[in-house]
Amino acid sequence: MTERDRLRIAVQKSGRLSEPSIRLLEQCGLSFRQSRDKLFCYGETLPVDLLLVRDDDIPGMIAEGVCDLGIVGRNVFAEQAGELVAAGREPAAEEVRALGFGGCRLSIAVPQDMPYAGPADLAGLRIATSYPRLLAAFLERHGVAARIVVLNGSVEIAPKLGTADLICDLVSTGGTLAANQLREVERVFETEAILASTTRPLTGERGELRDLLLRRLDGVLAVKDAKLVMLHAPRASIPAITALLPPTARPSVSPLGGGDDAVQLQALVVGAVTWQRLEELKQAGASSLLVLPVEKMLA
Ligand code: PRT
Ligand code: ZN
Repeated sequence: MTERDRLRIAVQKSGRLSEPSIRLLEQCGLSFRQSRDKLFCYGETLPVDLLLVRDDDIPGMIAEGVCDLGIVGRNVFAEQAGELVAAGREPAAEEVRALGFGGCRLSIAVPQDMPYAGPADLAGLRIATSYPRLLAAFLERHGVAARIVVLNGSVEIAPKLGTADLICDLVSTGGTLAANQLREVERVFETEAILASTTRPLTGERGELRDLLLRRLDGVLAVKDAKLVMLHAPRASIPAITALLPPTARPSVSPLGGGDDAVQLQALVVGAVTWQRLEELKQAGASSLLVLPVEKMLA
């Protein structure tokens, strides 16, 4: 069999991570032919193709070399890595970037009327979960022996059905817990979407493509939620203006044509730039204020 020379990335076919995963790759300059409901998307701008699969299959596909990279929840990735380790095997995939979307937490939740003071209260109880390895690691860290009931869906109704006393499940807003009269009591694992890569060295063109993609990804992630703030000001106002910007903004100042005194200031600000902050900047001496979205950065 000849070595593949196109890079392959697995992403979730349909689910919470599908759209944001493909959007992120498009922001990195990739574009794909074929409709997204097919299993395979051919990369047009670069020799990088997509495989659209169930999220649970992604770590295994990377490990087997079916694809080189994948975007998956850290919860799924860590659970499967835990399984491999328990079976005495080395995981052949690793997390290379946290992607900043798909964030949620794996939490323990108990029926609203059940008293709970700490992990010791879990001793001897039945906990329903789809993440037995992550839960077992938590129980082990706290030296508690409980029974883990593995369920592959509808975990939140297990206490009502009597199949478990409490649950350990993913929580984002907490709405599902509340709707099922459950109370979140412990955060077991924090998760978000990650880019996972094969641990095998990628040689030749595929290695170069992965490096290129990682560089572009870093550029996109670095300016995620960032704004470029531009303003004019008298040179004497610079300290007061800088004090109103976050310490990470590292403003650059250049002289403005005309007098010595007038300068233009430019700064990269992560997070929201509010109207109130703009008004404070104006009071500090700034004029011609502009707040611009940032799309890409190449350091
Ligand atoms: O078909 P496939 O196997 O690919 O998809 P899936 O059904 O296994 O996964 P999917 O699409 O539901 O989730 C994919 C990933 O999204 C998860 O593995 C997490 O990494 C991440 N994620 C982020 C979430 C949530 N937020 C989330 N809220 N996954 C699940 N939930 C559940 C939560 O458990 C609850 O039941 O969504 C429900 C709503 O949550 P609340 O707290 O907002 O009510
Ligand atoms: Zn799944």
